Amino acid sequence: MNVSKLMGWATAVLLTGITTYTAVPNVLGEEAKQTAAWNLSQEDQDLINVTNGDIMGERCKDGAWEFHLYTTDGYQEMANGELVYVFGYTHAKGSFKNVGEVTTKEQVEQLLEPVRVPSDPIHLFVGEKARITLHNTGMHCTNANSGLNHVAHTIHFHGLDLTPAIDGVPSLPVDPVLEHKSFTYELTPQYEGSFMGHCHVDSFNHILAGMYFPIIIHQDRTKTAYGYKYDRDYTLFFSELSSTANEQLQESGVVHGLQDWKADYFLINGRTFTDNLYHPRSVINDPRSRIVAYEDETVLLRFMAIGADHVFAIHPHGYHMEVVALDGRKLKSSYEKDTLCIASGERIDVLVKIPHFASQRKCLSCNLGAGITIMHDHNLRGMVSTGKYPLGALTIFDVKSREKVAQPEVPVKGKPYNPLEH
Ligand SMILES: [Cu+2]
Repeated sequence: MNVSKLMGWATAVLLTGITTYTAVPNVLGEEAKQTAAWNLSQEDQDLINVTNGDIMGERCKDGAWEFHLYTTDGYQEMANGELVYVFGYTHAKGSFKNVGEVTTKEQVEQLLEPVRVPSDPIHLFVGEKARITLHNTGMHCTNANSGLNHVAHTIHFHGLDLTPAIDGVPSLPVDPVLEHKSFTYELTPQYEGSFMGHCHVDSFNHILAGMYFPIIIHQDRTKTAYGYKYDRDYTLFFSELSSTANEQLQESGVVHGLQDWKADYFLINGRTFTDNLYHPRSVINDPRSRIVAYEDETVLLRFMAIGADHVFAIHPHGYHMEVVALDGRKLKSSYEKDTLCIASGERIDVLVKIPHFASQRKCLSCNLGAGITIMHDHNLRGMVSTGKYPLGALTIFDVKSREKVAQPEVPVKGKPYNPLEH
């Protein structure tokens, strides 16, 4: 069974009932029907269920999961319309398959997904071997004389406590992956939890330019984490980005006055909130970042952060969070917080129990409508991007009731999803 091929359909199933601006009328309903007709094996259904339909690696005959990551550069569109130069990891279109060595801009565009920051999560399983091959395609959007051309990259598996030989710190003792070369990292996860991968070459510049992604390690094919059951889970990657520094890397390969490096974007999963609630690039219109849940459910939130010096203070309105794990290890006893600081490199896993009637509750401070409450960075620097508030790290809880009259599954054609009418 080609699992990765099914993931697009699975995503449609998961999104059914979650109407967003980007939903295309009738498509989700039709895809859901087709998926039901496909009659997936129980094993595939369980896998899709626990990985939220994210693209998966290929399962090899020896049982190992195989991923092929490609480094390249490109532009990330922000909610304010700016195209920010970034470089990072990507993969083949629609899969993590091997498409051979990619060396030209034409091949990058033809064979690979556009680079995104952070790049797509990698899902692994405890005790199941993974082979992750990194291919360095080179830079394709830089100036001809930029010092960024021809640079090497690695993957550091942050928090996996691996032996240095396969942990992506350059030349300890393995050389980094040079332009047009590849290297395969082989590992077998021992602990479940939330981790991240990032480059470890010229770390300040490469990481902050966009070279990072979540690594989620599951204990098994059930919706449990650290022994706790949950109904839904979201991975929220908080990060900061400097379009000025990235431009300087693109042009010359050197950031001038690095001691004064300053973010002009504060992001959740690569996006800022914007006062235009319908903007398709806003955090709240990203199915991975808008926290949709039903009353009485338990939601697992996997927070992770990367940046130069900003500490995000995550604060949801209307809910306390039960902190169950720090940095990929279960706490001996959990504790509750409504404002949770997370610094670069940290991962914090929390459970949010959605109370009954939460779909009727209105947040008086944001007043976005019944069932909708915001969660934002309370270090308010992180709520200002390109000098404007509230363009920053903010998302929403969007809580529904199973008892309410069913809402239409798709928006009326031509009319964007409007949380105010929720
Ligand atoms: Cu790198």
